[in-house]
This record gives sequence, structure tokens and C-alpha cells, in this order.
Amino acid sequence: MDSTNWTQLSGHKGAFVFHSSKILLKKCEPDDNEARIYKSLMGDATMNRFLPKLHKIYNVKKSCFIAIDNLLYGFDNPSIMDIKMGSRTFLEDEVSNDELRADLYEKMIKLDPSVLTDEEKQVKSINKLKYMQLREQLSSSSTLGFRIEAFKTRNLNKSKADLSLVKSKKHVRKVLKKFLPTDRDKLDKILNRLNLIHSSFKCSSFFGSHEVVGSSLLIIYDSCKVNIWMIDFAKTVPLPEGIVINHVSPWVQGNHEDGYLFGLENLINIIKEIKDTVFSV
Ligand code: I3P
Repeated sequence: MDSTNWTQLSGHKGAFVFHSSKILLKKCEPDDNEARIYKSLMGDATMNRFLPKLHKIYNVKKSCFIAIDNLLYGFDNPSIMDIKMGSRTFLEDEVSNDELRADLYEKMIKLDPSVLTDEEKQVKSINKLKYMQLREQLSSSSTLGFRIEAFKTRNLNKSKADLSLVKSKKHVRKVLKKFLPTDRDKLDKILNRLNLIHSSFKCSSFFGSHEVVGSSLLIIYDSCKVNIWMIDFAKTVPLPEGIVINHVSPWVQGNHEDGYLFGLENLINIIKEIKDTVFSV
């Protein structure tokens, strides 16, 4: 594999540099938090099998890069789906950021102008918290605890712009069905791996002490293989002292709940339903 047949489905443009066919360099933004999280998780024997391997951390001038496994290596023209986990996609710190942004207003106008207030329309800008909360409410993040960010198969290529309004369970099921493999063995492998991530996450001391925001599950399969990885930890942060979360309960300001396991349980159930309908006869 070379950089011409590598695919970045979503996330910040330019965040990746092709290092070799097996290794990618990812720029950690806005600070080196993601590098620290990868480093801790690599030492966690229950969780490290679900992440791309971290090879090295580079600090270049004021930027930090991580050299991680290219998850697409070894797949032949794979189908890929990025699922953003959790019912909350912003950090509690971001709640107090009231900077008004015209770029986010422009993105929201394209998505659904009816959700903007007259005042916001007048100033043609909104703050990031409002934008992120609207994205959660317009998609399935708020109700199901995950949203499909993007996917590609041999015949279909759906970007964030196509999927931002996929909200109801029925709609999510329909989109997942378009993406998922149709053979029983691969569907079973997907369900087994998701269940394993769920049980390991639930028992992990790392995830018992961190909130996980804006992280994704990446499902990849081709005609021979299927696998799922946890990626994107820029907004995975230690919980403040004295705070305990279950990753299932709804968020209210100050409780730090992220809804990761709530989303994972819903995802597993929907894929089970799809499998049951496909193989009901
Ligand atoms: C972006 C998405 C990114 C977020 C970015 C948003 O919205 O939520 O995760 O970056 O914020 O604009 P969308 O998916 O609708 O394009 P962070 O995760 O780094 O906050 P940004 O515009 O401040 O980069």
C-alpha cells in the first residue's frame, strides 16, 4: 500500500502524513494529550489490542506527532466505517468558551438553518458548544450515543456531509446495513470484537478514570478479513479527583459522563438486529 490508495475518512484535514506503508504519522492537536493517552494505553494489556500500535512520539519544534500503525495495511480495497462514539462530543472545558465563530455558523446553515436563532442569524456566528450540541441533536449522538461519521465500500462513498442528519434508529440501521458485510462469519466477528471491546472497556482501570470524548471506532473489512479498532483520543482526559462515571448515564454539566458504553451497547444491539433480519430464514 502507498499513500495513493490510503483513505482518511474523517477528522482534521492534513492531520496524517504517510510514513511508510505500515506506519502513519498523526499530528496531535491542539497539544500532546493524544500522545500521552496512546502511551498510557499501550501499557494497558486489556486495551492495547484494540488500538493501532504506537511506535514513537516525535516532538518537532512546538508540534507533536505520533507514529502509529496504518490500520489499512494488509487489506485489499477495504470497506471502512468511522463511528464517533459517545453522546457528548465536547469537553466540559469547552462549555465556557463563548467565542463566536462564523465558520461554524456557515457549516450549520448548510446542515439545518431552522435550528439557528434570529440573533445568531443576525451576527452570522455561533459558539463551538452550541455547534457541537446541535450536531449531536441533529444526528444519533444524543439519542443513541454514537453517530456514523463516514464510510466507504466498493460502490459507495459517504462523507460527513451525507450522514450528519442520520438520527433515528431506523435510519442508522439502514445506513449500517448498506455498509456491513453480508456473510454471517464476518458479522459474527464484528459482534464478537465489539462485545470484547465493551467488556474490556468496562473493566479497564484506564477507562474507569478517564472521560472519552470524540473517539471513534473504525470498522474495516475486505473479502478475507474484518477488524475493529478504537482511534482518536485527543479529547480523552483524566477525570477530576472524586468524579466517578459509568459511561452510560446522560451528561449534565459537571458529571463528566460521556455515553461511550451507552453508544456501544446501542451499536451492538442494532448490528444484532441486522444480523437477525438477514439470517431469519
Ligand atoms: C467538527 C468536529 C471536530 C471538531 C471541529 C468541528 O465539526 O466536531 O471533531 O474538532 O472543531 O468543527 P464537524 O464534524 O461538523 O465538521 P475537535 O474535535 O478538535 O474539537 P474545530 O472547528 O474547532 O476544529
